Amino acid sequence: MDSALKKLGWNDFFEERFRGYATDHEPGRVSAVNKSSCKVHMKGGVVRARVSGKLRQDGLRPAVGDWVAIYRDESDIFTIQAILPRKSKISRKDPGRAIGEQVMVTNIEAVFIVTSLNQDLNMRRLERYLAVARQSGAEPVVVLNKSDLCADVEAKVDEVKAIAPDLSVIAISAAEKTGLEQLAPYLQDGKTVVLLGSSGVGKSTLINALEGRKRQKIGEIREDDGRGRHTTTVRELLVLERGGIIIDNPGMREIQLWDAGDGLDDAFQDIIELAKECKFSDCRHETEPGCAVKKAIEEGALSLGRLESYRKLQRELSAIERKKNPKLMAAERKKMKKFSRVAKEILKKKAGGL
Ligand SMILES: Nc1nc2c(ncn2[C@@H]2O[C@H](COP(=O)(O)OP(=O)(O)OP(=O)(O)O)[C@@H](O)[C@H]2O)c(=O)[nH]1
Ligand SMILES: [Mg+2]
Ligand SMILES: [Zn+2]
Repeated sequence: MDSALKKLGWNDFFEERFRGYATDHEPGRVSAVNKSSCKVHMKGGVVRARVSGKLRQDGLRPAVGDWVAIYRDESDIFTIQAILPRKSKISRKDPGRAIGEQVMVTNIEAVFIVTSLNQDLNMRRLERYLAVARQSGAEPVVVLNKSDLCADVEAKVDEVKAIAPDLSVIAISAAEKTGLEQLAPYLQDGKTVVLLGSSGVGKSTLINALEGRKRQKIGEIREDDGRGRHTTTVRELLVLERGGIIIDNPGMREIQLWDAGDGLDDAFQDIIELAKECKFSDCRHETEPGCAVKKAIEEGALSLGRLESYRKLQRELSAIERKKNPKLMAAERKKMKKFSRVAKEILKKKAGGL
C-alpha cells in the first residue's frame, strides 16, 4: 500500500471501496471544504478540486475527512466524482436550516472533546458533546486543557469521570506543553483525531504545541467571561509532522443533536441502569412511587442537573425524529394549510362585515 496515502489515513477499508474507481481515478482525502471547491490531499500533493455536477445533483457534499475518487482531465482540472463510504462521522443538526443533517467530519478514530479548566468547564455542555461523540463510531476522549490555571486538577478530572466513567479523561496544558504524552496513543501514523469544543479552550494552541511551531492562528480570550473570539474560522485537516492527522474546528456555540441514537443512552448509562430498578417499567421519574432515579437524586448519587440534561437531550432528539418522519411532516403541513385556510375565511368574513 502506498505510504504517502497511508500517512493520510488510507487503509484496506478504503482500498476495497475504491476498487471500482481505480482504473481512471485517484484517491484523495478532503482537508477543507468551501462553497465552490475542496482542498484535497493526494499522493502527489495538495490540490483544489471541484465537486462534480452529478454529486451536487444527488445532494452529496464532501465533508472534511472524506476519501474521494478524483478525476483529473487533460487540462489538469481535478473533479471529485465519488465519496467513498464513511467509516465514522460526526453529525449535528444543521444550524442554518430548520431540519437537516450537517456532517462535520468523517473517518476519524478519536474525538477529543476539549474544554478548559477555567470558567469554561460545564458538565451539561460536556454531556451534550459526549452524546454526539459517542454516536460517531470513534472513541471519545475528554481533554481538559489549561491545567496550569486550575488549583485542583484531580478533583476536576474526578468530576468529569463521574459523568463518563468508561472514557479517558486527560488533563493537559497546551500552553506549557505538559501532559501531552497522554495523547500519544491517539496520535499515531494514519490515525485521525478531531478536536471539538467551544471557542477559546485552546484547540489550536494544542495543535501548535504538538507541532512545536505555529501552525494554527490562536487568539486571546475575553477577560470578563473567559470566552474565545472565534479565532479559527475554517475546519481543516492537518497532517502532523510527528505522524497522525488532526482536524481543527472553529469553536462552537452549541452542538445540537442530529441522530444521537444509542449515543445518548451510552452517555447516560447510569440513569438507564437506575431506571431498570424503578417499580414501574414506564416510570418517568416524576411522581411515581418506587422510583430508583428519584431515590438516587435524594441520596446524592445522581445530580438533578444530569437527569434534566438527559431529558432535555431526549426531547431535542424526539423533536428531530418527528421532523424527520415524512408522514408526520405531511400531517403537520396539512394542519398548517387548514389553519391558513380557516384564517383566510375569518379575514374574509371580517372584511365582509365591515
Ligand atoms: N493558561 C493557558 N492558556 C491557554 C492554554 N491553551 C490555550 N491557552 C490560551 O487560550 C486562548 C485561546 O486559545 P486558542 O488555541 O485560540 O483556542 P481555540 O480553542 O482554538 O479557539 P477558537 O479557534 O476560537 O475555537 C489563547 O490566548 C491561548 O494562549 C493553556 O494550556 N493554558
Ligand atoms: Mg482555534
Ligand atoms: Zn423512575
